[in-house]
Amino acid sequence: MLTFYSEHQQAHAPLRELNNGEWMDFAESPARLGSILAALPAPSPPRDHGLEPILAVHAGDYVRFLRGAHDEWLAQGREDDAIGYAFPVRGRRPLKHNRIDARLGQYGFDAASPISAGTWTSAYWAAQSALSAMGAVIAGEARCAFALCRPPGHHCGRDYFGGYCYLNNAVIAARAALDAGRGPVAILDVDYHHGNGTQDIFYEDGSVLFASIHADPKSDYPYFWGHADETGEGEGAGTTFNQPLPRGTTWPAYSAALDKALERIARFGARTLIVSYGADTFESDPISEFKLTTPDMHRIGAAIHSLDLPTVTVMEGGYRIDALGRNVEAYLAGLETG
Ligand code: OKP
Ligand code: ZN
Repeated sequence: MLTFYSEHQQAHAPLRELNNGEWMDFAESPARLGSILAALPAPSPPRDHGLEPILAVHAGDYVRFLRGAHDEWLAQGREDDAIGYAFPVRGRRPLKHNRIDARLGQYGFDAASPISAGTWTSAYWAAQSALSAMGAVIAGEARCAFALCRPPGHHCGRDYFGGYCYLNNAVIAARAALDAGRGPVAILDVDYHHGNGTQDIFYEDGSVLFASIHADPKSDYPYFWGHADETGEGEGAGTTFNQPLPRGTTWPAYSAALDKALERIARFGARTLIVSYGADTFESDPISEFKLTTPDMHRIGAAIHSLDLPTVTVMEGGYRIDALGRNVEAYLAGLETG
């Protein structure tokens, strides 16, 4: 499978995150890339598409914040990673703040997403990998392509970061497909966690179907989004399709949900498919509670293959590092050959 990846994506290296009230080592570590790279043929470096396709999705003030946040942090005499601790309730007054702690709250929504010195560089090149994969599919160089994105993207929205995500790689690729006249676009999100940022960006947009299978937000992050009654609004009414599943889910229930999602995508008439793929549905993922196996990852890919659509897969989560490469390889093999 044609794969895009830049070494700049290693630069993002936060030390720790706040999880369940305690500091833990940052789970979304650069070592994830090593595991995946060891399992795949050599990737291609992405082409640099510049900032324009990123700014087609993300707000200018947010992108400026992200680029400068770590320098602002250092300028306050702080060390290590920039991390917020106070978050406004959305929809309140749009205040202009100077203090970095207020700005981290303004643009972030959790304490699991520190900004390190290399965060902007890695997020930028992950987005370029997604754009290059979509570019190859649009140009007809490949029917399917894989963007080995890191950091992931599906939790961040037009003007906010969170959930280890800073730029929404899937949405940036979707926007590029729409702009190239390859719509309607469907985004299938099979990461363990609900892709709240992706959902948010297209919630009132009927040109993109967002279908997600994830842990029930009643028990799992991101808690506030991903419930089955979120189905889209306005022009996007009916084009968001959430299937929350309980902790402990194994292949039979997962497979039934996947079939329903694929059926919706076919009925929608999608001409381009983007898969937000997370391997954190794996049985021994350290932060997740589904029970899928490595052969199940192949089955997920094979089921998606049956849609027979031009497909870009962007990497999202997956934290069991010693099994990560094998799981990604199994998924991609299923996707490629059925
Ligand atoms: C990113 B991706 C659970 C804490 C969750 C953030 C998880 C972000 C997942 N106790 N912390 O969707 O894999
Ligand atoms: Zn996840």
